[in-house]
Parts: sequence; structure tokens; C-alpha cells
Amino acid sequence: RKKAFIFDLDGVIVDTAKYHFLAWQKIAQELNIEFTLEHNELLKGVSRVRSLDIILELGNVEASQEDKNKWLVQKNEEYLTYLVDMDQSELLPGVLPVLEFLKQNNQPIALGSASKNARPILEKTGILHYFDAVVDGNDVTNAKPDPEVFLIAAQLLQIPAHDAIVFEDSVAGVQAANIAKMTSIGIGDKKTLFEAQHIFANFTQMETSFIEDLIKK
Ligand code: B16
Ligand code: MG
Repeated sequence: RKKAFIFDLDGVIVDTAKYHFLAWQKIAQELNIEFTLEHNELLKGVSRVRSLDIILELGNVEASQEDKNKWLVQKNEEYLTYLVDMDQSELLPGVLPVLEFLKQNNQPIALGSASKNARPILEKTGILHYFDAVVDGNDVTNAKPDPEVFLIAAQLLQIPAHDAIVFEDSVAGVQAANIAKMTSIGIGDKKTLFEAQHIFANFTQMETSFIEDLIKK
């Protein structure tokens, strides 16, 4: 059978959360807002615009749209400097074998990410060719937990939502998959991602037989 395998990007395929964090921290510092790694958890899976709002809320700062736009551009420029040297070594452990296994089994693969920088990251890490569809922050209007990004991905792969499997590291993303009635697979911490139907610390913990069962089911 053909299933739709939909991958989130940040935190699932690559660990770009650390770069987002460093870039946001620079903005926060300028605004005298305390922004810790713990705060950064709130930003995972969340759009760029919403991320800035969360940081401003943390610091009780009100700002004009003009200023906000300026900081959004600044943040992205800073973030992009971290992507310049990115290569395949930045793929998270076990990702490549899973993509390869799915390809060999003729399974449709899509990206479902909130990031507007998704394509260059897939190119730099050399895995763009695995994806039959790429849906990212440029294609959606509603951010996770809204299921829009995953529903578009399944549609492009021409697979019904209930036959789609989503790999996610964020709570909002797991919720989006659940709302879409897709199989949600959390990649990361059990305590955080308890809403997911299956949870793995990372892809190296996922047996091939598990993926085979997903395809057969
Ligand atoms: P950008 P994902 C998300 O990617 C990140 O988790 C989130 O922290 C980030 O703010 C968002 O992309 C937007 O990214 O600024 O590059 O457009 O996890 O949905 O792949
Ligand atoms: Mg993510």
C-alpha cells in the first residue's frame, strides 16, 4: 500500500532550533527581553511572526508593525548566516536511512514545515530529491496546530489524510496531525509529546519493522 509520509523539518530532519534560538536571542537582547532556552521551547513549530509576538509578550513590550517587520527581517538575516555552512552532516541521526527505506519501498514523501527557509535547507543537506512534495511556510496561511500544512501535503501526494503519517518534534505539530486524523509520531521527549500516537527519542530508535507495519496497516 501507499501511505503519505510527512516530515516536519526543524527538530525532525535537522537541528535548526539552536540557530533560531541564537537569532531570536540577539533580537531579544536588543529589546532587553530575557529569552532563555526554556522560552525557546514555546517557539518550536510556530511561525516567524507568531514567534516574535511570543517574545514581545514575554517582555511585555508593545511595538508598531513597522518595528516588528524590521525585527522579523533582522532575525531572518541573522538566522541565514547560520545556514551558510550547512551540509549533510547536520542531518539528525537516522533520518537518511529512513528516507532511503521509504524511497526503496515506493512510499510518497512530503515535507510539512512552518519554515520559509525549508527548501534551501533540504538542498544544502542534499535530501531534496527524496521529497515528492514540499509544503512550507510560504504555502500556508494557518500555523500549526492548524492541520493546513499537513492536509495540503497529503493532497499533493494524492493520499487520503487517514493514510498519512506525520513525524513531528513540536506539540503544536503533533496536535495538527491528530486534528487531521493522521498517524502522529513524536520525535523527541515523551513527556512533552505525550499526545502523539507513537513516540521515539530519535530515528535511530525506530526499527525498520515499525515502518513496515505503518505501510501495511
Ligand atoms: P522560518 P518546523 C519551524 O519549522 C520552526 O520550528 C520554528 O521555530 C520557526 O519559527 C518556524 O519554522 C519558521 O521558520 O523563520 O525559517 O520561516 O519545525 O515547522 O519545520
Ligand atoms: Mg519542528
